[in-house]
Amino acid sequence: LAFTHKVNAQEFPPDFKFGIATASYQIEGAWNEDGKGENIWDHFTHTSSDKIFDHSNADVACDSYHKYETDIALLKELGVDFYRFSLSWPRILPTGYVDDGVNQAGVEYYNNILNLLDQNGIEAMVTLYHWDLPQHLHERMGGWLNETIVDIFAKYADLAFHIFGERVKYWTTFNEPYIFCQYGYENGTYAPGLASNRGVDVYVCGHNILKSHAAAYDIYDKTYRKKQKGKISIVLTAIWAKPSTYTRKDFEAAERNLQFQFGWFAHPIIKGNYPQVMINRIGERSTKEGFKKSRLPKFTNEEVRQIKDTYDFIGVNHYTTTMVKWMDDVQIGEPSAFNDLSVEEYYKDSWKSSGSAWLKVVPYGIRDMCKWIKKNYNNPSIIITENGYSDPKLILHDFNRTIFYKEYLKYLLQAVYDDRVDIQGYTVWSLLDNFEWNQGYSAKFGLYAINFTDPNRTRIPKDSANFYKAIVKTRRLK
Ligand code: GBH
Repeated sequence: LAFTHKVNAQEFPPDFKFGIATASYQIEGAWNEDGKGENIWDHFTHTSSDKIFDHSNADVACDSYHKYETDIALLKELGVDFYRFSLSWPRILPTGYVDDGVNQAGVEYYNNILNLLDQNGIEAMVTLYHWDLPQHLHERMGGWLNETIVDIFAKYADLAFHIFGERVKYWTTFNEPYIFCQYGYENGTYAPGLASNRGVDVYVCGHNILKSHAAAYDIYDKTYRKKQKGKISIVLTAIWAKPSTYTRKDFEAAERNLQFQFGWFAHPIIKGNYPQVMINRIGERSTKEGFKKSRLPKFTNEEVRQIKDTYDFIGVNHYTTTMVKWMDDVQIGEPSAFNDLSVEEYYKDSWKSSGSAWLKVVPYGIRDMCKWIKKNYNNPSIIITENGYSDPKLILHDFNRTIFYKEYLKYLLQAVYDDRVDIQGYTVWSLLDNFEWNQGYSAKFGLYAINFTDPNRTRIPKDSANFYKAIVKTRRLK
């Protein structure tokens, strides 16, 4: 990225891109319309509504399946360079399998969105998988726990590149595998709600994700890149971990936390294979627990090679920071990913809270996180693919959100200019108040509010929408 060095500069580099994000299950609704197949979140919310804070679901959500024209008008109003959204796999392939036939209405829906974006000069950043697995795949073959999903996902990816790729500038394969493997297959708080094989399934999920990612990258690289000229990568969770004290032990704990989180996926993709600290610790604990093999699956040398270098940039979702403190390893007993890591985490009392218990406002964290990625992961090009703040209720004069963005962007610019991190773009989460997973509609991240009892799902701009619009327009902070 070309720029002239200006310490504390307020101006974004000339080719820096601004965007805003959503995800299919969180906004589309129309859960069973026009041939869409059921996904694991449809099933989970319908059968385990007690696991959702307000017992809600996204059957209708923002109704974006019918209101995409309105959504794109909002994007135009904001003036963003790109729109990050995800494809609902079972809307396109009801069972998940290409061979079972394509749902033309689903294809049409995304065709309409991409054409309209194109007409408005807004680039598309498309996520292939933002957590809404076809329920059929989960029931019939175990979803992410079965290695044959690699091929099934690759065929879906191939189809998506084939149909949509001419109009897609950025592809990302997976959104935050760290989260959906952990919450879906270890804690059971997210779909598909499994928690019966702790310390094992979570790593199997990650393993199959990494292979699926590499397979999709390879197809894009070999068959589509030359013609379609897009970029492709993955989106990773990036919660900054700050050592509790400046002692060697706390530093080591914070570092380990980052390797078990970001490194779990970044290390195989950028450097090759899992972080050594994961291989060692999970291996040692597995042996002591009486497993014949490590609970962390092993890649063959061939697989290590196939997965390495499958990124054109790194998608970074950053919201918050935790304090990390050394603790003695949890005694050998029940296997779990938490025990494998064995660190203590807490939030500082002084950190401002939000509408989500996990989201504390720590603006410098975005800078430290980017700096750490640059240093530890070969200075990759970075796109911040999500950053945002939640209110606990519908607030139009959302001063806290505006301050959040102002502060985080200030530190992001310091990462660009002072630390020389190659940050190419920034994405607000989210365009709309939407279905916030297990928080239901109780946490509101949108720049546009929706009253979910309003059958029209009218979009109402918050003050933060105007704030972001001004930044995108002037390309500077003040
Ligand atoms: C992102 O994940 C998601 O990509 C996006 O879909 C979502 O809307 C956005 O965050 C806002 O949450 O159940 O209390 O233990 C960010 C990381 C990880 C934050 C899971 C919430 C659950 C906390 N998320 N976490 S809790």
